Amino acid sequence: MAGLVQRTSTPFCVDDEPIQLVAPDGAPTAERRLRRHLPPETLTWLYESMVVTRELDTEFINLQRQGELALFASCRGQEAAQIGAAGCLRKTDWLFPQYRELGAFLIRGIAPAQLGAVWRGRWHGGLGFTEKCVAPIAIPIGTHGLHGVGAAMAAQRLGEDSVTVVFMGDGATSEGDAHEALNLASVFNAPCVFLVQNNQWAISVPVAKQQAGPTLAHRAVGYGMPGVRVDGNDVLACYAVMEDAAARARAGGGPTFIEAVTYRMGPHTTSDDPTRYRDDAEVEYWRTRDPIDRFRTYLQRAEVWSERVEERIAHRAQRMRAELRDSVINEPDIDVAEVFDTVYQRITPDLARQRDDLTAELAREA
Ligand SMILES: Cc1ncc(C[n+]2csc(CCOP(=O)(O)OP(=O)(O)O)c2C)c(N)n1
Ligand SMILES: [Mg+2]
Repeated sequence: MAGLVQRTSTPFCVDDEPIQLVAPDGAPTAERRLRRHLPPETLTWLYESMVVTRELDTEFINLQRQGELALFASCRGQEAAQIGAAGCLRKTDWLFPQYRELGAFLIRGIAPAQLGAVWRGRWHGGLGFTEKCVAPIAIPIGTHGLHGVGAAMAAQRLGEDSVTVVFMGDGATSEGDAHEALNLASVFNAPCVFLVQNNQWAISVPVAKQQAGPTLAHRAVGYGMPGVRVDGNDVLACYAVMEDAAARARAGGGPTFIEAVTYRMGPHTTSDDPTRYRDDAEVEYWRTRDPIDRFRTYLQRAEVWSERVEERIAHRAQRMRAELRDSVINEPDIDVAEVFDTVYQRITPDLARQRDDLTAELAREA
């Protein structure tokens, strides 16, 4: 009978306390193991990326409120999780986002105008992402986990040393697809990291309703992979934890489940009114843990921050906001026929027929 038991125990246990390198008051913590000695340029770049993300986020909301975008899902409050996690990766590592990952998109060099095209609902919204090793956003919750694991397994079989990062929300972890993705990644030792941004809410459902276990990261134990909890509002901790997990995956060590504990400061999307289901006091509590304020204080203490740097960043952010606005309002749509050309390497006869039908229909309507 002993032969029937393939694995008797898992070497992984999960620490409830999130890893933190910078305390909410901006002071360095006593955590030593993951401390990096990042050069001032990298620290400034992380800060700048978070500030620019927030400024653009605000512009996206303004544009939606003014009727220029169909919808927008703000990442306000989650900048550290996204910038930290994406900031330590190689450009050849693949990102599989959900839909709230503005910070990660910007780090990857996806232009704000490209994201404007997505949220405006233009024909070409989402084109150009894969050129940057970023999958298109996935509105159906959890589905992209499987795509991410598949991509990781492909890289493994091709002998490439790239890593795939799947961004998921706390709510997404309750989906069947997420279970399949986590299980598959683990069984096949895929070079994949799951970054679960636990922003406490899945629309109006609190995270307490997503699982009965101690934390989301504890799920990792059942899959036989390390589960790590990190303070998702601490950019340095998110950077270090992802860097470790990516290195492990790259070296053939298999997947990691990271739970970044953070907070969605705004509504679920511009269509939502969170005052109907959550307390102002909760939002206020998280405001005191703001990732950008915290990191600015840390940089001030480290004498990396200066008024001059802040001004330069503010100017750049203003310019990018203006460019985004201009592109959303004034950029013409591409020829719709081009959409069909991008589905496969070579267009299939079926798609060619659909393209011709649509082109003819649009010509009749014109
Ligand atoms: C399969 C599926 N079911 C339901 C929805 C509706 N829906 C859209 S977003 C969302 C909540 C997702 O929450 P979470 O994964 O925590 O991500 P967050 O929005 O908080 O970033 C739901 C249920 C959907 N898009 N897809
Ligand atoms: Mg959520």
